[in-house]
Amino acid sequence: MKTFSTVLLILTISLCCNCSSSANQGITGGELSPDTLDRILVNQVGYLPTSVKIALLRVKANTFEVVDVSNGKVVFTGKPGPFKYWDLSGDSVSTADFSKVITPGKYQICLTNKAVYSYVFEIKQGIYNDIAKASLKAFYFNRSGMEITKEFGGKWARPAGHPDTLVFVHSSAASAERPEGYKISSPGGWYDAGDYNKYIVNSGISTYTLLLFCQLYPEYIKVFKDNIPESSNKIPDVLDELLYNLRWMLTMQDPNDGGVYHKLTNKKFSGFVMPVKATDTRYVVSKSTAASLDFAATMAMASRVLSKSAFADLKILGKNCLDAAKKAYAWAKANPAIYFKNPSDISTGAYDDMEIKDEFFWASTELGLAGNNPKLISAKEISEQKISVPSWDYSGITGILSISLSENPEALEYKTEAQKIVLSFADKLVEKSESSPYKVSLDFFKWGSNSDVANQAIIKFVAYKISKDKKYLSSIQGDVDYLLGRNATGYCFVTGFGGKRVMNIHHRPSGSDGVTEPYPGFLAGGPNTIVLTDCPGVTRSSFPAKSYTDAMCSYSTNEVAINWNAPLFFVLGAMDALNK
Ligand code: 9MR
Ligand code: 9MR
Repeated sequence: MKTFSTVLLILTISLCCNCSSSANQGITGGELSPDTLDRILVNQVGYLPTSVKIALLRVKANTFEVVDVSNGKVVFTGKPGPFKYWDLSGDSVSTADFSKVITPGKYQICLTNKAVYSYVFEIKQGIYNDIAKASLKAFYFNRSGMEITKEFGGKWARPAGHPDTLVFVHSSAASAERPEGYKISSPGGWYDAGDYNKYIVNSGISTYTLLLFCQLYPEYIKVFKDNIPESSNKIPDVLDELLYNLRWMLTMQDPNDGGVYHKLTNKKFSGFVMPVKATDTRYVVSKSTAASLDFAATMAMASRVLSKSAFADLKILGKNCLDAAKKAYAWAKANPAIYFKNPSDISTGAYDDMEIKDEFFWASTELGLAGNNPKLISAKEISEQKISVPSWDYSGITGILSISLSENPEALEYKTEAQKIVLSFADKLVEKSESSPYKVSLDFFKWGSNSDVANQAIIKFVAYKISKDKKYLSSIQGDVDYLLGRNATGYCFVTGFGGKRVMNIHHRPSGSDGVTEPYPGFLAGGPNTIVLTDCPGVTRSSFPAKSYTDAMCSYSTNEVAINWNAPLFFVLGAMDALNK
């Protein structure tokens, strides 16, 4: 026991000396026990100079210090707030507000005479630029049917996989014109997640989210580049990236009747092998009402965004998207209750939305806005939508966001109502983040909980766009801080960033490429208690905010997905745009 405390004392002293010395990187994760570093939770990437900056402390201290790691000098001393218990994390934290530190530099928060430290973070103009780029680049890394070259992928270069130029119509999708076994070509698009399949429902919401970004930040996207093969053309990279998926989506529509296949998939999930080695036969499976509606809504939104483009071929593509949207919508109207269920021989992701009134609302709304036909928008339906964040299975709020930002003069009466809904939702989220011990709005933990944090931030960004009220920005900062380390697990949830990094995402290329670091820029799904048994032998916390494990087996907490990276990119890109 005695020896143990002596060791601890020595460790403490050496930590103290390190932090206050001129070691210009400060203390890194490798040199400290994670427990020590987890006692102070901080956004491990950092802050814009003028933003609100709040760390969370898990130990009692009378004061906290902000130390400049380049010279060990204390630049700020503050008093922590009171401890507050969070029943979702099962622990108590107090706030350490150091918003007054505005000088660019690298810092650590230190406690108790510099015995306890945080990870190093940075204060800098443009701090979110690199991570925003990486979070968009993740889509490039997940492209199906394309080689990732060294030039654009660095050490994550890989041969192309899944050309999908020979795809079979599954019996569940057979029609007179396209019977079972009929061959189609459906190349391109993004892999959904850590698996190699492509699902229309999830592609729809992900592509929509990037389109909404383009609509909201038209100037920013003109200058934003993430070094992809298309970067040398004149089209913004965000648009180029989403077009890669949009063009694939168009191939998923049956030209004979306008119906849209639910997914393009293997029969079962492949093993953890590189794309080029995952050569199981691919099928398009069952047309569904939800897929057709999500497709219709996304294509209609695309037509609005592309109609603004300066490029003639994109304008034409926009018109084609609107036609495709109308046909898919007509199919859904004629087939209003084809709920997707995996056929008995298919076991990949289902995205089986059983409540699709909101998808009908979203699709008709988008068609109303895009086709200049506001009669398709219904005030009654607007008032009936649930107030909840967007997700693959909930599109009510998505339609409302679109109306609230619409420039269509004929939609004005609906716009006022939609804006009220967005503002009141955002206000509730802000109130929650202000009273929450962890300073976030999140108070539920689903599969992909981190994406709910990012989607809540999107609601606040839209509210900010409508009102210009800065209170939304402070609350958004809390969401960003959460994702980048100020959460109950202490992880920075974006691969390739932060002091406490996620290393073992459930992502087939990352798990089979032989490179130690995972593909960068991906948002890990995040804590939840939905499937506690995904990693045999690993016991996860029963507190949802802590129930996360950075292990490849944890598909329920550590997978990645396009519908999670899309809001991640939205939020980081919007933060970066604020700076411009
Ligand atoms: O690897 C699969 C992942 O991509 C899916 O999101 C997840 C949920 O559908 O399922 C994963 O596959 C697991 C399967 O569901 C159960 N057995 C273990 C598989 C993971 O290796
Ligand atoms: O995000 C989906 C989550 O809401 C579901 O609960 C879960 C199980 O059905 O599936 C998630 O989506 C996965 C999809 O089915 C297959 N690709 C990976 C997705 C993320 O885990």
